[in-house]
Amino acid sequence: MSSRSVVTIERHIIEAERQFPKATGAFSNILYDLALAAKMIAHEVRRAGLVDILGYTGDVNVQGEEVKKLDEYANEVIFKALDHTGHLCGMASEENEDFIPIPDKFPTGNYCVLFDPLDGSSNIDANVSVGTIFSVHRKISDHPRGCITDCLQRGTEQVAAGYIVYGSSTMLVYTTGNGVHGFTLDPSIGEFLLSHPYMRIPNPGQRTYSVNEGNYGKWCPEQRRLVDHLKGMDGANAKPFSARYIGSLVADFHRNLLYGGVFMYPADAKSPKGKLRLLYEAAPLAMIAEGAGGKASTGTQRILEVEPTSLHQRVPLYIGTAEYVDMAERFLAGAPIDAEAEVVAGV
Ligand code: AHM
Ligand code: MG
Repeated sequence: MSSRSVVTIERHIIEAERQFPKATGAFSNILYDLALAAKMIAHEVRRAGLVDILGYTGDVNVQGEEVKKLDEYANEVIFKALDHTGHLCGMASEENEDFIPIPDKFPTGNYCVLFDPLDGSSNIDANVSVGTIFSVHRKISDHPRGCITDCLQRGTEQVAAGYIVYGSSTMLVYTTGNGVHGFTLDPSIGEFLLSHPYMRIPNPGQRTYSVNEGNYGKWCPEQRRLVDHLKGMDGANAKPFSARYIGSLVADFHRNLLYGGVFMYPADAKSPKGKLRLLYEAAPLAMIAEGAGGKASTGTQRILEVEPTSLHQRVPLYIGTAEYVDMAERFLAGAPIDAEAEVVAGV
């Protein structure tokens, strides 16, 4: 018999729960339910090119973007996987404008889940990787069945966060604060198997930056100076970075988590608060990044400490290898290039 033991996500969650004798199992069940939803979405993403599910529905979501059918499917699958279990007091989704209450016919519980059901969905037609991002918070409001207050919590209060990347394989990566763990879906048995325990972002890792450089003309001078420096155009960086930009946040983040690098979606003249959403994208990925030894910043503030004031709030995002995020912050603060050159030369 092989001495290697296969760890399914269920087993991993159960073993983690055993470390908390008072755990009710509710939290573990939420993670199972999210993993089940992920399998269903993965199945549908795989079939996307085969069935008549592609194309615009013609609807416009709350962000003013066209919604594709697969977004709606993913949104519904996650809602239905979680609505009836009695573990949640509500949800919030990038696809829904308001707080999503639990239907009256079902009991409620002590957690709320926030999610971006299918991030990067504009890429689906081109067979590019897309992802789901989730975040779990404890109920804090006095409202018996939960309310928006339960969703508007700082990232530091997350009890779990994770994402699923639907790529050449499907991977689920999550943390509850005790390491970041990655599971690869084995489609032949329909199970997520532990493939990447205790993930760490290599530091310094690959010298890679990910940003939509088409926005260069809309950036502030400090952001332009940062990217010029990464490219070695200022004469102060002897080892220029490579650019890698998929345009699908989960996929860009996942690559940088594995190999190192920095992903940036800065504020610009068109989007003065950035494009990405604090609660559905930035905060959950920040918990993963920090759990793996990396960092996440708005450029001036730790993402996990940003106080949310609305469900669809946007933030600038700099995330990945700690050293590169620090460098971005220094450039944005207008640090002199000479000092930077020394730091970068040491990388
Ligand atoms: P979405 O949530 O509507 O899919 O938008 C978010 C996506 C991210 O996946 C990606 O990082 C970013 O938008 C790309 O934006 P841009 O096309 O401006 O580079
Ligand atoms: Mg998104």
